[in-house]
Amino acid sequence: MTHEPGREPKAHEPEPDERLPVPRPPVEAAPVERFTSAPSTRTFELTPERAAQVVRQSSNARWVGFLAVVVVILFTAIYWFYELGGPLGLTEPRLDAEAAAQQVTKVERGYLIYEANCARCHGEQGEGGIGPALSRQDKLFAHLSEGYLRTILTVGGRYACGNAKSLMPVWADTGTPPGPLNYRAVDELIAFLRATDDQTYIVRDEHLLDPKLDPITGEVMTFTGWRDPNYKPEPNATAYPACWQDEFTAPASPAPGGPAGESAAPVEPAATVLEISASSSAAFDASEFTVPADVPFQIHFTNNEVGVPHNVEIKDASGGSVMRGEIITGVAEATYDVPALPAGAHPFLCSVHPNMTGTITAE
Ligand code: HEC
Ligand SMILES: [Cu+2]
Repeated sequence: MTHEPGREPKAHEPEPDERLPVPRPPVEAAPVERFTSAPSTRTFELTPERAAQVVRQSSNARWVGFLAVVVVILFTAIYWFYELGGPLGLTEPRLDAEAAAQQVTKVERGYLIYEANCARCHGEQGEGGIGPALSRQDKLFAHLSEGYLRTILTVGGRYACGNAKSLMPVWADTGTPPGPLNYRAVDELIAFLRATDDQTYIVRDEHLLDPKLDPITGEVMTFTGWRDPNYKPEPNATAYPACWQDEFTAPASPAPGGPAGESAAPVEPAATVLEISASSSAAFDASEFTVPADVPFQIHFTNNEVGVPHNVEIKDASGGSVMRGEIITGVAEATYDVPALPAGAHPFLCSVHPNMTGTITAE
């Protein structure tokens, strides 16, 4: 150890190596605040208030969840019943209602198509005229099925009896030659032809928006279908023939005797035979006849017009048919059996040409 000259070491002065390291005073200050946010936000102890809040919050959350589930379940159930109908038939299923509304629209369109295209030959009410009747229950029951209607509208009138010269044209645009009605129109037409008579439909304008008003009464015009859904043929009735011309040729009726029906009168005591003839489509050759009342008689009908169908049909007061003779295409003749007529005037006409009329007076 060297000593600097002129400097005496002090007796109690520690040696330099004894002075170092200087012991630090113990740090006792509070920890330095390093956060600027309020202490409550970074305190993690569960104070009683906080514990209570947590409980409240989780109970609220359970309620919200529960209500959400209830809402979903209720919505599902209500929507289900809305679409498919309420329990115990409380409400009508919307899907059914929708389908029914569509069916109504179809029928209402079909009506317009019928009135525009078919009524002039088949009658406003399908009662028949130039073409056969379409609204008869026995025909609608089976003969005028949807399939038959579709086919005859596609093939044309020859489908009915195989008559190549049938007056009834092809209607469907899928036929040959194509007709004027597209698939939808044919569908609507069939819906109308087979519509039931237990429902009332509204006659609308061609866009099916506004109901048509009766020009005289100002009331909404309506119509009903033709088919009686409850109709059942008589148990022993013969089915409607495939060809409508066979309609009134009762197979079991006694054949009229001889071509003229005059000679020998085989069955009944000399029945009255009325001679009726037609030589043009304008009128019968004679139109006024008289027969005894309440006695069956016969009509001997001669069709002198080449290639044109005619017949004789006797109507009753309500427009129904008393006797409808087979339609024959000239030149030809036929004998029709007529039931007894009550005293009075009985109009008759040609089913094919409703303008050909006459009167048979029974007295
Ligand atoms: C020009 C007159 C005429 C018009 C228009 C007409 N038809 Fe006809 N229709 C006939 C004639 C005639 C027959 C008979 C067919 C035959 O045997 O030649 C017939 C037959 C039918 C038949 C078969 C009837 C049966 O008893 O088998 C149906 C169904 C029919 N027509 C529906 C219609 C429809 C629907 C329309 C309208 C789109 C229509 N017709 C328009 C004349 C017409
Ligand atoms: Cu005629």
